Amino acid sequence: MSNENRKNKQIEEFRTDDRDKKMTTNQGTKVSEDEFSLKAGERGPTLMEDFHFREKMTHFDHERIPERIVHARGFAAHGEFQPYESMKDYTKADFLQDPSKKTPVFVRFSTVQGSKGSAETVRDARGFATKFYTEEGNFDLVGNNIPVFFIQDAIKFPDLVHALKPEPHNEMPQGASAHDTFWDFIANNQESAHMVMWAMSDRAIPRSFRMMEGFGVHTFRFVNDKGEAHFIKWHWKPVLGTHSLVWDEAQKISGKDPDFHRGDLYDAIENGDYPEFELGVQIIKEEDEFNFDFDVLDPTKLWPEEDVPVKKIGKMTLNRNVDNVFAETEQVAFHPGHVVPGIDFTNDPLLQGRLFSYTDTQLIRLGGPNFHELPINRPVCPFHNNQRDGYNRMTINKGPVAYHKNSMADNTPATSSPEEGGFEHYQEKVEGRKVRKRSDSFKDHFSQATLFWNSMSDPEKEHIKEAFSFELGKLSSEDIQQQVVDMFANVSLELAQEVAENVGVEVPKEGGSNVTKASPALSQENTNKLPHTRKVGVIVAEGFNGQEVTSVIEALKKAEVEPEIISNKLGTIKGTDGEELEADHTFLTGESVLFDALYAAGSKSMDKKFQQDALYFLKEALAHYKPIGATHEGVDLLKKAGIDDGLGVVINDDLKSYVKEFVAAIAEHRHWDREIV
Ligand code: HDE
Repeated sequence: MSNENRKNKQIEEFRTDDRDKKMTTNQGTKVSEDEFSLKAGERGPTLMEDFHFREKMTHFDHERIPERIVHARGFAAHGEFQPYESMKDYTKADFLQDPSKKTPVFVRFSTVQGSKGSAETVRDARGFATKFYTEEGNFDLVGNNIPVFFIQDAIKFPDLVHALKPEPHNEMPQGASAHDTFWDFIANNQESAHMVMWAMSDRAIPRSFRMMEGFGVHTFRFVNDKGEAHFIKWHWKPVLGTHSLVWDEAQKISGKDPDFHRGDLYDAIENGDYPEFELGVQIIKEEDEFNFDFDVLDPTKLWPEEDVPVKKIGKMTLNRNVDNVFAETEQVAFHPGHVVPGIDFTNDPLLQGRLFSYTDTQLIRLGGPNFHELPINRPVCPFHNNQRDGYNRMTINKGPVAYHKNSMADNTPATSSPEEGGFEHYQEKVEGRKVRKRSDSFKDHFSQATLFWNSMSDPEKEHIKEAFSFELGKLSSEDIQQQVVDMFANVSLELAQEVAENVGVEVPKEGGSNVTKASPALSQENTNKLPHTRKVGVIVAEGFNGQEVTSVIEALKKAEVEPEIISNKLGTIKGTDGEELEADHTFLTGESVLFDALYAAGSKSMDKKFQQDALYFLKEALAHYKPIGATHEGVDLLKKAGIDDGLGVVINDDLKSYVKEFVAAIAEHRHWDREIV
């Protein structure tokens, strides 16, 4: 949706919402004047008794709440989840029993490092937190778009975050890990190696929230109605496939459209292109716990999908935007400890610490213990207990009894047995000495980092080398650069050597890994490739080839690609045969980086300035490996810039096969082969 359409739609919604309502104070008194405060005389001082002014200003003064310490910048949507089949054999979770049952969900996507107003396309992990409003209570799957984490024990989280956030003496840089303290932490906490490989890969610059995988990271448990447990890992697989931006493009979008990801999600939902994600689980039997070359409790390890397949168990569809970002997206309170019967924890020491942290953070952020009463956090099933009072209590509890056990209220609310749906913790046997130690089984920090590296395609490897070279290139400490290069020589000597060359530190001579295994599922080369909802910028000038251009646009729409018109001015652009197109963007308001592909239509009457602007767009798209299409005058334009067909550049006079070829090139996402030429 163009900005203009978005604006009009919002104005329309706003009008219908507030129509026929009179303005009142919060106490319900009708307001007679909202522009002028109460004064003693027209030019006199404002009076204290102006309760309307004081209420309005006080409320405004208190409008902000503390932003999340991490994941502050987020955007969310509502939707529903439906299982494919009953998971009864593995879990008794009610929402996973019946394929006809739909469960409402609320999903918040986020970046980690930046503050609430930061740009969205920075290099960072993305949060992918889902609240399932099940009939047995809320289940929160609070995951990321990367399947492993930087650290193995929760006690190190404050250190990690202090190192990652802007440096405290000058509060720079915003939304970026390319600074000394972050890399100092990495080099001195080497369990981070695997996650850093992901963070330096294309995964950390997603094209869209709709095109990211999600992972629960930790090992959880499914427990069935017989009390039998299985270890599981959660996955979200986007139906549109997993796709990324390129780094140069991501940085430019940060300036041109800092709201790029939220705009993309919002527009997709408004247009009825509902984002879909399949829920998957990897399942390991309890008796196989020790049959792997990693510890299933170690959150820096993934389970290669080729060894433990992902079973797709249902689909989530996001189909409704929020009505109010503060009330919903900002006030939503996720917590990995919000589970329902049939889902349980493991002793992953990172997970165990999270189980404490999330409620604690909501207490300060949402101002007290009653945040579960906010509309977005309320379970859809009834909830009753003896908790009372506290800041912002909304429930009006009746009667004198607020304790258990009691006789005055017949011992209600009563507890439930497991058969009646009461949550029973999995009775895992635990025994051990009290120690502060890393288990020996948690000490291999590099094998899976190399597994990830081995699994990358050549262009993906190039991007990782460039990302390391960028990040380390921004450091002021040569010592840290050297430490990092030496650390990653344990992952790949080739990677470390090239990065060392690029940043001008001593090139490591020894290192490398004897891990040769690869997991093809980790490469984005092997993801779903579809043209749907891709944005194509159509460059047209006054006097464009009427029939040809409009029929290409229609054919693109049929293929569910989204063409948007770019010209040198807004308003109506006339074609040769009386056809008219409305420009959505100009060369000033649009930008090459904001499109997935460009179609150069042009016209016979393009002036020099038009040609210059159009070529700037086209060359940038070319440099970002994007598909480019052209017909007639557009082809001449491309030729002027020395752009020939092939490798995602589609030039064809036969309109039918042209559109087919162009759509196929769009589905491919990027044409990395250009890089190798
Ligand atoms: Fe979080 N994390 N985290 N985290 N996390 C928060 O909770 C924390 C971790 C994740 O959209 C905070 O409400 C600790 C892993 C997401 O509202 C806080 C540790 C994963 C979100 C917190 C971790 C996540 C958060 C800040 C290490 C992926 C945003 C605000 C033990 C599986 C949720 C808040 C949203 C948010 C603590 C590590 C995901 C401070 C202590 C691993 C998606 O409670």
